[in-house]
Amino acid sequence: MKIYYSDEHRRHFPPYEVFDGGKRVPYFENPDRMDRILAALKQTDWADFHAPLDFGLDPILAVHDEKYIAFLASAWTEWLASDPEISRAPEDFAFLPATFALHRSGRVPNSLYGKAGYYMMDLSACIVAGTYPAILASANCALSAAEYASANHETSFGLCRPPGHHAGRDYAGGYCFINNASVAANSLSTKGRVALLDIDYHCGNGSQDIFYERGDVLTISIHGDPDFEYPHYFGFADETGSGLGLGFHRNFPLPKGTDDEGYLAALEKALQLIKEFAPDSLVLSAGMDIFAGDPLGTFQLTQAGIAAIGRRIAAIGLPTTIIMEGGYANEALGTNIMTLLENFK
Ligand code: OKP
Ligand code: ZN
Repeated sequence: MKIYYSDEHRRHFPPYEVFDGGKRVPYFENPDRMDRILAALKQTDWADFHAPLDFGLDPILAVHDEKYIAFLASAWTEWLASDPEISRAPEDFAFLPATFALHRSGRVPNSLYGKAGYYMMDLSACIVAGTYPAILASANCALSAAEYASANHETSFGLCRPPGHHAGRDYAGGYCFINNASVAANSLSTKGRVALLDIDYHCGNGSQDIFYERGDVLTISIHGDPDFEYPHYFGFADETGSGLGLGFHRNFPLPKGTDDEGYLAALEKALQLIKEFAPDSLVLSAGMDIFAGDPLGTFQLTQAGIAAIGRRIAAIGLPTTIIMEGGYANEALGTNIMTLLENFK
């Protein structure tokens, strides 16, 4: 299996994030996650690693707002230049807003902090010196995987970090800046109908946002019910798209403690919808935080459950672009991803 990966992600490693209750904690979405996955995949005889190609900004700007991407590109250097305390020890800091725009008017502030609160949905998508090159490389991994999958009618894996599924058309959040899976799905949509299935434990609100009014890309997310879980304001079952996209978005919110059986029942319904849509290709947002014991999840999926998920998705027989999203039980993350991917080789 072709796997697209770049070491550029290492440049994005904020020293902290801010948790619920305002607690400052070490950044959960860390480079060690990739090291665990690399170690596991390198032990197989089927993992074929490649550096991503450079697709430039066009495919990114096809799903994201141009001013939002410009903000991501310049926020760190602007902040550094504006505050001498940061330049004394930049590695101790991570750029975040302290104000949020809530119901946005469309009037983008001119100030840096105003922009930050406008373009960020929470306190977990911290920007540091290397964030921008890291997110570009991550998107290029997704695009490279999509291009290979569609040209060869095969399954490929974009080993993306940072992840992307919380990033909307013009906002960052939940460790996500550029929506890698959506960038890939949009590029595939120029060649045919695309389904994007999100199995990360958290609702893929960014992908929902990006494709909400489109009928040519079916988006489906299976996740912890936003009634109790992050991202709290998106991912309810009655959000089904609008305009031309009405009926082409589906959410499957599941209860705390969902086990293999409960999860696979929801997956069966999602796969049935995908079959009815009859897409030409599939993008899979693969988060492994559904695994039992994930520090950011509540589901109780076992390794056998993850194998079954892979088997059932692979059985629909579509060229599939698998995109790495979350998963924070680092010790198990390599084995879990290997267990999922094995079904597609
Ligand atoms: C990213 B992905 C939990 C705080 C939530 C952000 C979680 C982002 C998850 N108490 N912080 O979907 O794996
Ligand atoms: Zn997640």
